[in-house]
Parts: sequence; C-alpha cells; structure tokens
Amino acid sequence: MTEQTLVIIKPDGLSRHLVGRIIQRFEDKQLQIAQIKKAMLTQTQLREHYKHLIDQPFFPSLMAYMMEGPVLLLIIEGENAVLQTRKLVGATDPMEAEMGSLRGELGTDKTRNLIHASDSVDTADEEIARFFAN
Ligand code: IDP
Ligand code: MG
Repeated sequence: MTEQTLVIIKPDGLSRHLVGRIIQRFEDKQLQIAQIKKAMLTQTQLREHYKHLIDQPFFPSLMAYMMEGPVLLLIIEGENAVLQTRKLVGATDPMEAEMGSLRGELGTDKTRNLIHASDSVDTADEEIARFFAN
C-alpha cells in the first residue's frame, strides 16, 4: 500500500555532508520525496516529538543534539514506506544496526544516529502534521 512517512536527517547528517548519500538510498529503494525542507527544530516541537523519552537520562543531550544545527525534514512516499524506511535506517543503536542499513554503515553513537524515521503509519500521520503543518 502507498504510504507516507516522516524522515528527519539530524544535524550531524548535514554537518557531515551525508545528505546526498542518505537520500540516494531512499531513491534506490523506489521511495519518493513528496516534500522536503530545511529547518531549525524548536524546543517545543522536540519535547512533543520525543515525549516518550522525557524521563530518560539522555533526554537533555538528545535535545541539545537535535538543536545544534539545522535538520532536513522529508515526507517519504511509496509502497510500504513506513516499514521500508525503518529498515533502511536500521536499529536505534548503530552498533546493533545491520551493516547494510544507514545507521549501521554511517553511525557511531546511540544518540547521534543521523536519521529519524516514523515507527508506524499512525505515528507518521502525527509527525507529518507536526512538522509540515503550514
Ligand atoms: P528510534 O529513533 O530508533 O525510533 P527511539 O527509541 O524513538 O528510537 O529514540 C529516539 C532517539 O533518542 C534515538 O534515535 C536516539 O537519537 C535517542 N536515543 C534513544 N535511545 C537512546 C539511548 O539508550 N541512549 C542514547 N540515546 C538514545
Ligand atoms: Mg522512535
């Protein structure tokens, strides 16, 4: 089924100049970019986006990381886009992510793991509304 999902290329993806390589992998898998924009995320957006992690000890460093520079927000579209994108991105911890995945290949740190991807169709709808409301 055709779906849309939200991808965020996190600040280190931009500062390490990995945007082209990351987007290439989505295109290779026949996923399309429906919308794309560069933005600085706000504390309010991030507290909502990561509300499931607010009590975690790493939450302050996660917030600082996500606000250290601009991010790239993408709506990715295609067949089974939610699951396909999660597979391409790989497990949260780059040390556990499969080598063929983006985090497995390019990531080195459990917080600074380069990319966000929505974890379900419902979450994707919510996150697309949050970051592409206007
Ligand atoms: P996900 O990004 O793979 O969906 P979540 O559990 O939703 O993983 O966590 C959101 C983000 O919080 C992760 O991508 C990562 O940047 C950070 N994070 C999650 N768990 C940890 C942890 O155990 N240590 C440090 N950072 C973490
Ligand atoms: Mg998540």
